[in-house]
Amino acid sequence: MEIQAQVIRSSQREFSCKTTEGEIVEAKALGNLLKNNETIVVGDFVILEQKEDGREWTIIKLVERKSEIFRVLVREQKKKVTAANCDLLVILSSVSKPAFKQGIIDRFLVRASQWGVKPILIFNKMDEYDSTKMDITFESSRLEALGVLSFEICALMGDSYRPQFLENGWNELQENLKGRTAIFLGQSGVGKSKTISLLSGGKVSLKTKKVGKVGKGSHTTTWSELIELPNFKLIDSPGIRSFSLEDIDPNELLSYFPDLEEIATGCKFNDCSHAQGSKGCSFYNNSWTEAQSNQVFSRLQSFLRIVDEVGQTPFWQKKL
Ligand SMILES: Nc1nc2c(ncn2[C@@H]2O[C@H](COP(=O)(O)OP(=O)(O)O)[C@@H](O)[C@H]2O)c(=O)[nH]1
Ligand SMILES: [Mg+2]
Ligand SMILES: [Zn+2]
Repeated sequence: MEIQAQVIRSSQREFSCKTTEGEIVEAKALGNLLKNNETIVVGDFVILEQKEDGREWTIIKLVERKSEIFRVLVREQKKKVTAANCDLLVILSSVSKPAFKQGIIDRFLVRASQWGVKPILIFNKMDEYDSTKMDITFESSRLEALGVLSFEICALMGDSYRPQFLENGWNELQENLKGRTAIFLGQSGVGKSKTISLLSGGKVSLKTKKVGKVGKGSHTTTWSELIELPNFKLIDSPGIRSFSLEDIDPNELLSYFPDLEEIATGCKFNDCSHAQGSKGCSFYNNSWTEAQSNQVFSRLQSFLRIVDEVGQTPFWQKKL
């Protein structure tokens, strides 16, 4: 018998799969599916076959992925995929502590662009919002110019917090999550666990360490998991939390800033570094309004900072 299923938990060679009928079964994969750095990951749709004699299931085929969450193993020039079929990247930021930072948001946007996954942004801890520290309407229109929707919430209050600055609050966030398979990213302490727990109606707590099978000594593993919430699916994977961009090819970076790439087509020289003082650089040669200029240069600053960082470490020293 053959059936389709989605991988909801994976370790090296064993996979928990949820069948189209909603049953959860444990399966091993055919050897050729795991060769040459190929892997089966959380979120993958697979075809399972059951042996005639009993209850053992085997993954015999991997269904083509719609998207991949990955890093590049620089030395091998190979992708290391950690999750599949994710269609929403939820970037969480705090407006108080830790302080909101454009640079970090832009880093996550690089990943969204590289992975081909739609990003949205949550401004959390709005109960502690202080307009002298940051301007949420400016930040949200900066993101809107990049096609990124943002939401204003307080994870401590959930539904009972009413947005004051943006159109979108808790209800709109839930609306946007509906039916999606999402990954939440954000600095430590911004409120990911709190927000997810609230979104799940208290059913999910990501703080819990997942401990390996009882009886196997003190071995503790952190699994990648796909968690089904009432409204959407959540992918939780330890491999994606770091926001280091060390594995990004400096020559590809500009393509992950499509807004800047468009402007850069006007630069006089192909190898323009877009740094201040570059000859014929279209970033320093234009008739933008102050608002446009603020927008562009805040993005350019993020770009140049990342270029600096990814360009400095020789590839053989890069560890992922
Ligand atoms: N004031 C305030 N604190 C919050 C809010 N959301 C989360 N926190 C607190 O911020 C801290 C970090 O939250 P947590 O969910 O663990 O963040 P994570 O590291 O991103 O998972 C905890 O002490 C939370 O109680 C919020 O909306 N307002
Ligand atoms: Mg957490
Ligand atoms: Zn330039």
